[in-house]
Amino acid sequence: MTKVSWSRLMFFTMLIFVLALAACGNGDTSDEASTDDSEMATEESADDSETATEESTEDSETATEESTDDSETAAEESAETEPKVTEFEPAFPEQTRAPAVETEAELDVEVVAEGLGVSWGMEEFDTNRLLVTQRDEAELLIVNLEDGSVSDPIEGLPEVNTEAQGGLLDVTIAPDFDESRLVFVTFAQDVDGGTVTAVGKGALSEDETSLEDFEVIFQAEPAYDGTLHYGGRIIFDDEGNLFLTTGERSDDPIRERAQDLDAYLGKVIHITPDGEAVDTNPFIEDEDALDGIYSYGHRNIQGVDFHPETGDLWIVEFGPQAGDELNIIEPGSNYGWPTVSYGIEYSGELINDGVSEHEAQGFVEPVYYWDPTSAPSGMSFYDNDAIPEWENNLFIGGLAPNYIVRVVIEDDIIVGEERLLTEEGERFRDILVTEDGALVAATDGGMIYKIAAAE
Ligand SMILES: [Ca+2]
Repeated sequence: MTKVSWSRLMFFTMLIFVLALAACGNGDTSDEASTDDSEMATEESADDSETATEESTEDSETATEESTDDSETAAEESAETEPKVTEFEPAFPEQTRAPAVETEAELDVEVVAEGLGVSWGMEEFDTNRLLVTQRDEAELLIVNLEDGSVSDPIEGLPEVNTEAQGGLLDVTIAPDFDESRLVFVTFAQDVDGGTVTAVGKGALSEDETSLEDFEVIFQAEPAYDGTLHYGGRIIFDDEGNLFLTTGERSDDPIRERAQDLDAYLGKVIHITPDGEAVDTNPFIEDEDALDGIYSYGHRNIQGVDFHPETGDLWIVEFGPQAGDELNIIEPGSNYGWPTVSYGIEYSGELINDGVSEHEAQGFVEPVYYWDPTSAPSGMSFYDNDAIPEWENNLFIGGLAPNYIVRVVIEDDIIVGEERLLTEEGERFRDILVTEDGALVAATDGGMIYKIAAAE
């Protein structure tokens, strides 16, 4: 036992000596310790630094996201994500590629009717019942939004030229429809020398099966032997007069007539319900100008409506390749086509050497334009409070690409753009807002959509 104890004592003594020596000496242990410490420190600092790295990574991701968002706001976050097809710069920043916005309200999207033709124009003539034109069949139908029923074609319509972009186009009702039963339509009409955009009216019979005493009240002369760019939208103003839009008949050189005040091509036209020039029109005193002209220099106006707050007349017109324009119409003004445009020829050639400084040359700048194209068709302001965030927004049918464009407007500046129903694959031809606040959209695929706030 003693011997063992001695041995142990010697062992521990030696151990202490060795340890003491080590402690004072080469520092292996301290290195180990410090290594441990430093490892700990490193781990801690690693943790810290990982945390820090994670944080900074997160920060930098956040920063990256933010900066991406920022850069999107600057360049990418427009509703338009496709590259421009022209070299033009806008006259002011909000003139094109507005920031993307998104409707917050939940929406119910319903196909009310299908199997129709190209429903070029629509008008709600009775609560939730629409008069709907069929362009190619030159028919006028009644569509009931509540049960989806579609009437037989209404009789009493005129002969219509239905080639290409011709056909039965727009429809509206007289402000005194309840008494007069008057329905107004626009259409491509065969006349000597070609075709014209024509306006006619007839009284809807009590049984709603025919337009009685139909008569043509206006023809947008001169006639031209072509099948394109009829324009053809009509809308009544507060005074009970009609605005009619026309196209410039597309071909070169007839399209130059958009600039001429002795031709009704490429114009906004202001007429009474009998087809006479309104006596306050801007060129009424100009002997060389046609009295019905209200504005000129347009290409092919496909949408028209009054801004619910300002009362201004807004129109949308097809550009050539890109350069589709949203314009606020001022009487007597020249909107530039085909002298200036933010679009280019389909061949890729510049129009008039690519001049785009509209104002400098006395042309009105578009309030907004699309590059690439949105192929804008019928449009309607949302003048209802059923979807409050949509109040006074403008909705425009898109034909190619296929969607409904929503634009948000503040003080006549486009501050946001949204594209709706992009997944449907439909060409949206005309848009209206019903009395109870639903957005109704007709497509070239024969469908009628109703878009309302979810219940
Ligand atoms: Ca223009």
